[in-house]
Amino acid sequence: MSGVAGLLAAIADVGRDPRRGGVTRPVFSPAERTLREWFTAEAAARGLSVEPDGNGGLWAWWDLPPRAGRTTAQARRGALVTGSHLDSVPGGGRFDGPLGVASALAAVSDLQAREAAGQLTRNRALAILVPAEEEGSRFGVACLGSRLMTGDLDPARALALTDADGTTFAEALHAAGLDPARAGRDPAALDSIGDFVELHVEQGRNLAPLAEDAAPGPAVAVGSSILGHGRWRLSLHGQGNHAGTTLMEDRADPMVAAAQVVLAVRKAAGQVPDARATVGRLEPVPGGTNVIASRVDLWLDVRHPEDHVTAELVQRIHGQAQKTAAFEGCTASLTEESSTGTVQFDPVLAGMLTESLRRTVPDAPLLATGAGHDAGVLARHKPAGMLFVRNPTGISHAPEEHVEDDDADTGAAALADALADLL
Ligand code: HGY
Ligand code: MN
Ligand code: MN
Repeated sequence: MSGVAGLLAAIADVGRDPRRGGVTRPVFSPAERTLREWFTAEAAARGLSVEPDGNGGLWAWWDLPPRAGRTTAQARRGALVTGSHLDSVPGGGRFDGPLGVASALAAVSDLQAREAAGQLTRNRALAILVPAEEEGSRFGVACLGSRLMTGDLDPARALALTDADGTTFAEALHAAGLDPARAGRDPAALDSIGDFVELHVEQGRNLAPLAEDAAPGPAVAVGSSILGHGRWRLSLHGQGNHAGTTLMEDRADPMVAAAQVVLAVRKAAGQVPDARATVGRLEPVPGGTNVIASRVDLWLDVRHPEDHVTAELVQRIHGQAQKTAAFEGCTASLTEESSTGTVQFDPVLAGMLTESLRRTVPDAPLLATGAGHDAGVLARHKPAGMLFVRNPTGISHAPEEHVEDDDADTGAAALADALADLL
């Protein structure tokens, strides 16, 4: 079994979710903490020094050789940083996040062999970064750890975020042995990032074969941009009541309003070219079979290349929800939970990644991805870039997400080449 596939095989069953299928690995859950232990052991086996940051992230450092008059912190400034996340969506695929981490580990082994053979001289340190809560599946804000590090998210707000059980992010940090008081903008960490390169499974059909018998296209692509995206909570308030004693004409049922809102979301997005809008999560309160809900919370995930179009679409959906709610004797309220504008990756870095990649994958394309990534958050502060590895199913955030062993190795080798050029 190949390097990357072998690394991933060791964690394939961590967080396996028999009810949903796939894996469920929320940040700081037992499953994700097992992945953190796996990463720490694999990094240590490569002689890397693993250190947590104040925002739940892990850094595995391949430091430069010590030099008189230079501290480790000084040697780490402007380092080359790679990596990805370990947390997953509920019932997610096994590659979204861990492929980037495993590929970074495999690339470091490759680079260390090159250095031992005298084929690589390093002018800067290298680190593998595993940011916390990229999916926002437990605390609701995507890229929570990287947004905190860059100062894009207020630590007071982040620490007060709660999960489904009411546990705050501060409590989760504390339970993981971290000091919540350290959460927030991390100048030293930012200072240590010269360039950030994230390898990730391609989450759409851009690299998947178009037909069964189609010639396999390039296995790896370079990221050019990330589609702007956000998530909003829409709460529909009605009157909780008894399912048996409440006549149909006497009801203010937020579930009926919610059902119409879900259809309206699809219709509104369908009328805007390139827009995507999803309701993937809907929670009636109290949620009893024989109970008319008093409230229904549903979450909107809305994306579009132009940020003002995303905002307009959300407002349109909100207006329609208010009308629908009123018709059902209910009310509707909208709360933004997180939003990230469309980001273009650093063109110079993208150019270097393309030049490096095309030495081995001549027809490697540039790919505008519709999925969010920590690289997209960092790209607003530091030169950041991405490599995407073919997913033949073109499906992600679902158990069918897949990467062939050979493609995984091609991706890791491409990452090693790119890192070697950048080192
Ligand atoms: O939602 C996203 O686009 C990413 O997978 N977090
Ligand atoms: Mn994801
Ligand atoms: Mn991801």
